[in-house]
Amino acid sequence: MKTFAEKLKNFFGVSRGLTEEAFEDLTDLLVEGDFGAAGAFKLAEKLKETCKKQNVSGGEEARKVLAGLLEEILLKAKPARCELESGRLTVILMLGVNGVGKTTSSAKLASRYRELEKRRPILAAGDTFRAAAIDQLKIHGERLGVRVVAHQHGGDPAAVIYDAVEAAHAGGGDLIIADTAGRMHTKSALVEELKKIDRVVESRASGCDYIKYLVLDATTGRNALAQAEIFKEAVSPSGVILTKYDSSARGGTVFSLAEDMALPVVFLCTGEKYADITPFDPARYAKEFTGLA
Ligand SMILES: Nc1nc2c(ncn2[C@@H]2O[C@H](COP(=O)(O)OP(=O)(O)O)[C@@H](O)[C@H]2O)c(=O)[nH]1
Ligand SMILES: [Mg+2]
Repeated sequence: MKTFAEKLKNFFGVSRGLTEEAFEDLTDLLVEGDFGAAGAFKLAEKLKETCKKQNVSGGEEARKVLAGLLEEILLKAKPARCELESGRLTVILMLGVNGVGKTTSSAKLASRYRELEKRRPILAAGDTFRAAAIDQLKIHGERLGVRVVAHQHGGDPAAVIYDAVEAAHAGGGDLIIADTAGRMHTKSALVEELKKIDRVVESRASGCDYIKYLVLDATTGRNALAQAEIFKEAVSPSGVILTKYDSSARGGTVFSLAEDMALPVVFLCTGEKYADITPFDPARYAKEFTGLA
């Protein structure tokens, strides 16, 4: 699998002149990298302009200019913190459609915050849509030695999260990571359910550090943006956890999330192990994307 960075590197290879045609080809390449037609065109134009202004004529140098422009785009979304606020209860709500990696990422976060910030996590099994989802979270809880609050399959997810908050207030923990289903019979039912969960957290855990992560799968490309729109409308996520970055050769969606939706990526997940989660670094991502790092 050729990564997108390799493709960009080849594209800007030593003898590449910055002709009109080159920028057209670059637009096509960016579309391939999940920028979307409008985003790709805009970026290629901006690069052309900037290269002209700065008297850049070689491909190698243009690639560096591109990395700078990409970093600027990422910074359009206010970078989100990945450290928790100390001294108060934190509730993290995990949002996203089925299969993107919500449950796996919930376990990763529990493990990470316990280790790095000495937190006492509670996992809340808010995906009551499938029986297997509750079991999956319980297995993670057992492996990690983390408490899991769960109800029956088919139960009310908001009630599960309510119970987890009660357990925390009773001294059982100081960090709740709540898994959710991200799937209902209809889109409007999903939106209603998410709004209800959101209201419960707002009222029951008022004054807590409340974080809503939208989990998106890097391999779904532009589809991730359509998902982001639905969740943004329902509960305004604080930021994005991008999963399966290890199996994706593209990744341009991250720029559209920042530019078009003001949604910053907070964590990148690169595998199925608990440690496969890293804070997102805009400068580094822009460099890696263009093959400079
Ligand atoms: N390669 C890879 N696989 C992942 C990653 N995150 C999750 N998965 C896998 O994706 C599948 C779906 O994950 P799951 O957490 O059950 O998704 P959910 O339906 O959103 O809760 C599982 O097989 C996970 O092991 C990741 O970062 N990289
Ligand atoms: Mg799940």
